[in-house]
Amino acid sequence: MDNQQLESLVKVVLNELENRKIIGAKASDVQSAVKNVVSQNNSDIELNDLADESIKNWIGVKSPKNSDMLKEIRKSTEARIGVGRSGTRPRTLTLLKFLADHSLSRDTVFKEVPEEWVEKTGLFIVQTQATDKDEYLTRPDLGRKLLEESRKTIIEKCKKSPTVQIVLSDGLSTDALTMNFDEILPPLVKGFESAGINVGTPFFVKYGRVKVEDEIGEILDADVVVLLIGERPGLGQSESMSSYMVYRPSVANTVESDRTVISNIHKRGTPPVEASAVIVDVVKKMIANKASGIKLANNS
Ligand code: B12
Repeated sequence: MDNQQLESLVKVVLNELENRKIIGAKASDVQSAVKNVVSQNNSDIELNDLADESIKNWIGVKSPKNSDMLKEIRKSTEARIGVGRSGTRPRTLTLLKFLADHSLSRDTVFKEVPEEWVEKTGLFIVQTQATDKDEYLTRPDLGRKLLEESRKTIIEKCKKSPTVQIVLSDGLSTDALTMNFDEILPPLVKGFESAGINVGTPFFVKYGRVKVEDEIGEILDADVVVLLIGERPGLGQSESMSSYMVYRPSVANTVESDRTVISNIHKRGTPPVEASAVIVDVVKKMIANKASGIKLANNS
């Protein structure tokens, strides 16, 4: 495709997006609009999905000495290896894939968790003192404190003095929450119940930071708080969740080293179902040792 063709294609796509009023919509909507335009106007052009496995496993090295081995190594890691080069520069597909991964990461940080999605989960929503995403990102301190009305809602709706309180939050990745939810919350609750642990009422905190779990634990008089929160995305990995756990938290006295974290929870890292078993195990140790974080590591 030469530059002129490319420019005219971009124009038609933009018009199509205007017509459908889906600017600002999900990447999949945009992709379907692009495909539609391409099939109507340029049937000879094939547009690949840059998130597709075939692109992820693409080998850019021209004439490799051992292509089978290179393919195996390529498949074994998320790292950008075997991408080759064009002179001193990256190849076009490498650059496009990099840009696509970067935009996925940006998207997941900036997008909101859809309220309809939260409704479907049956969780109730509370909010930190960050009033919107922009403020959340620029004022981490506000993401660590609850709104006064949220404190009231939590007191009104939650079981008091649970052994374990589970909290979910968007944090720095909305996809982390929506993609892992089905495979983490139900097995986690079941795991605690079958271990005979009294579980509180799970809920969703919008615009949360890790420290918000201390205030929640204090309000509910929980022994352990388990916060499932979206991690800062990496390139090519935008749906990773962490579980930050703390024993008898308090706003004034809990420090970072009192927390235990299990990170990289997603389908290509520690799968959510497996992570829920690990979390139950860690929490049992916290309860038995009456400690978390460094104190727990030193005790057990
Ligand atoms: C950003 C980050 C940091 C930043 C946090 C700054 C900030 N205010 O945001 C800095 C550079 C300070 C940092 C330091 C450390 N980090 Co760090 N960090 C991350 C990262 C990249 C993202 C975390 C995130 O998205 N949190 C979610 C958001 C919403 O949380 P937040 O409220 O904004 O910020 C809090 C958390 O980030 C938390 N936090 C960050 N790192 C760690 C590590 C531990 C052990 C704990 C308990 C908490 C914690 O502290 C912040 C303040 O409360 C993760 C990688 C990942 N994939 O998750 C590693 C990661 C969590 N960090 C890790 C480690 C090892 C550390 C250090 C122990 C490194 C060191 N040897 O000093 C220290 C511990 C700091 C601490 N808080 O106790 C490991 C944890 C491994 C594990 N499973 O135990 C991770 C998974 C990276 C890795 N793959 O090795 N970290």
